[in-house]
Amino acid sequence: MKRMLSGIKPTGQLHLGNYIGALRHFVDYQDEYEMFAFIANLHCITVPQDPAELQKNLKDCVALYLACGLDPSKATIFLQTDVPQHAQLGYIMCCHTYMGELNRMTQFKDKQAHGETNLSGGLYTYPSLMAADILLYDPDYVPVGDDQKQHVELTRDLAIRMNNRYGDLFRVPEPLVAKTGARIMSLSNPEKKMSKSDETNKGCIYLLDSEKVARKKVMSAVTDSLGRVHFDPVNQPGISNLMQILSSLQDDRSMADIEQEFEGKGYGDFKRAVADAVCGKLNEIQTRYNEIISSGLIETTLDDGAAKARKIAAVKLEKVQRAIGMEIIEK
Ligand code: ATP
Ligand code: LTN
Repeated sequence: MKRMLSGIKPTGQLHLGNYIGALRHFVDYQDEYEMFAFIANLHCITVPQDPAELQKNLKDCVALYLACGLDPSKATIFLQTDVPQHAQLGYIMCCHTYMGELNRMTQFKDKQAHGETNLSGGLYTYPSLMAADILLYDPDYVPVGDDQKQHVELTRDLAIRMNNRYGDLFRVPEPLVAKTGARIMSLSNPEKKMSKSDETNKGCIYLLDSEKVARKKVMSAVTDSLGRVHFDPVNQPGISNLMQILSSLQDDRSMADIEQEFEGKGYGDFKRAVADAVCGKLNEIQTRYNEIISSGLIETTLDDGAAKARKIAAVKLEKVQRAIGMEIIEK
């Protein structure tokens, strides 16, 4: 069975973009692949966090993973810091990453370009830690959204570099970007991706939003004056984004099929259909979430997941440290 690994960084509440771009695929993949899904809490603190809020987001994230259908008997689900080898290999990877490579990473460049000040060293070296997260487990594939592809490319470069230098240490993984839904856009500004860093809060639907709030966000989504439900991301980005959301929530239904259903109908009817689909999905997820959050399932899932992940990670870290010449005592 091929192995797959992905991480999610809950610096805020999970949103529909995370679900469509990442989580729903994990659920599909867990039957076909040996799946590792972890909560990247080390990555969360690359930007300032309120401790109580961070803890709540981490717990909610696990609960939502499970509520969306990830099954701990199939997938290994764990918290990054429960496996200390991530930070350890992260440091080693950092020592093998050139500053020029880090300077090219768009996520950091974007934040800098926005004039954000006091950016942390952790944020700058984050791609090296991400490489360690991946390479510890020798996955074949790393499913990510569009925005993370560059980080997986760097991971491949680092793996090849270290394999050339020290012998065969790592499997070189491939990014897996889903063809549809890899980039769900903000409802209030369809030129920007749906993101928890959305200042207005109107463009992002959170998985724990109430039905009323979610419906309102869809109904007030930015559209255009063309008045036809047509998939054309360049000229009709708002409508195309809503079509993308609807398609993803309805088994990747084709755009042609959606266009046909709404032929001659107004945007009001179309938005209502999107809102119904979104609220139906949120309702399903939230019902499961409420059961999970008060059960002991989160704790047992994380304990079991970390035990399994640690075993694999410990063997890999030992192999790397030995190959580099860092160890003295034979273990
Ligand atoms: P931010 O919202 O602060 O920009 P993020 O949501 O991209 O951060 P994560 O929560 O770590 O960061 O994302 C988890 C996964 O969800 C990643 O694979 C990411 O590519 C995917 N993802 C995030 N936003 C979207 C989106 N708008 N559309 C599709 N996939 C997304
Ligand atoms: N950088 C990713 C989260 C992440 C990740 C990983 C994804 C951290 N480590 C390893 C895949 C594999 C993000 O911001 N979404």
